[in-house]
Amino acid sequence: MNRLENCRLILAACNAQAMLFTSYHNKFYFAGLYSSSGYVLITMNHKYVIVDSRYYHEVQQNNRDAQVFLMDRKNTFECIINKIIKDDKIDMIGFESDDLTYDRFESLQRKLHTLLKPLDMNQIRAVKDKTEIETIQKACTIADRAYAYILDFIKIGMRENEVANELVYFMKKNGADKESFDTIVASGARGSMPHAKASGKSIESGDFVTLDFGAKVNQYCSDMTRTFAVGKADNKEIIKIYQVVLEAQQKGIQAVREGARFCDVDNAARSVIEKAGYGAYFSHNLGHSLGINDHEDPRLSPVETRCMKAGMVVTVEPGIYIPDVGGVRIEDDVLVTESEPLVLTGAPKNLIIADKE
Ligand SMILES: [Mn+2]
Repeated sequence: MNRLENCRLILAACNAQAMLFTSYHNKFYFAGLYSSSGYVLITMNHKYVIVDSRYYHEVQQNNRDAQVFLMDRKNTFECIINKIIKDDKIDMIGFESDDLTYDRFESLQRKLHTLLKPLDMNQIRAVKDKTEIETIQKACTIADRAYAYILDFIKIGMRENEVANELVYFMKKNGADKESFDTIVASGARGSMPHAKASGKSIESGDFVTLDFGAKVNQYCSDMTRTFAVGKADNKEIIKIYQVVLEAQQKGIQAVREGARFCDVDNAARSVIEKAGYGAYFSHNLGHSLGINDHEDPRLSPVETRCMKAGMVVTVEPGIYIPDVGGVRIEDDVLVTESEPLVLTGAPKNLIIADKE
């Protein structure tokens, strides 16, 4: 089933006759438009894209199946959409309540001759098609190569943000449009902060370094984490938790398949960490779905009871974080299939010592 049909199924179930898309990710998904500006309106019979002159020609070329409107000061978005509302007899339009600001919602509700209703269309993006999976695979392969490069590049005494900059530069030179999100480089005790952005701290011999990063290719993200040692690996506690996290991650990946409940996959990994006595130090979800956004629903959380479907791409990323000591996280991107899970990121996961003394 195609994207427009999926959208219309939800519209019909919610008694709305149209959906107004305002978010970057959904405008890109439905019309190839990645911008804060412009609108995509899907009705039961038509697809409309409304943009200003900066985007008009490109959007027209990329949307042969749509009617593209040019908006300007005279022919405003509200005028264009009110005419569609009248012609197509629309009495309720869905909107993205997780994107539209309250001010904008109030203004639209005042100016549009229809009712606005919050609708969640993000779920349509959860199952990826062949092209999307191929694009995510490309983004994963770039991340793999970047990791191999950084293991060779990183030296004792380098600052975390030097490593982050080099990593992003390498990915961009090798096919990435940009990074998926701000690169995390957390060395030594900073490793106990799961989302520590790269800082000016120098990496010392014996530090464990957690690198969490990803490449974006045609707006699709990869998201990978590896923890490794620099100089030497002599912190016995970190070496121990490394093995626990690795085993938890492998158990988590093995549980990924069509029909599995997200919470059960979370539990497959979490129970390994709990049994080892580190349950209190694994403070976040096992993972999340991945696509145009780096974090999408459904999440691999203890309370998510929905089931996985073939074609979903998820991250599996258990971690253990011990305050003032450090932390370990290992993350892969995994394609849900009807049988064995397909791991899209392939970088090694044995404990590596970079710039060995
Ligand atoms: Mn992640």
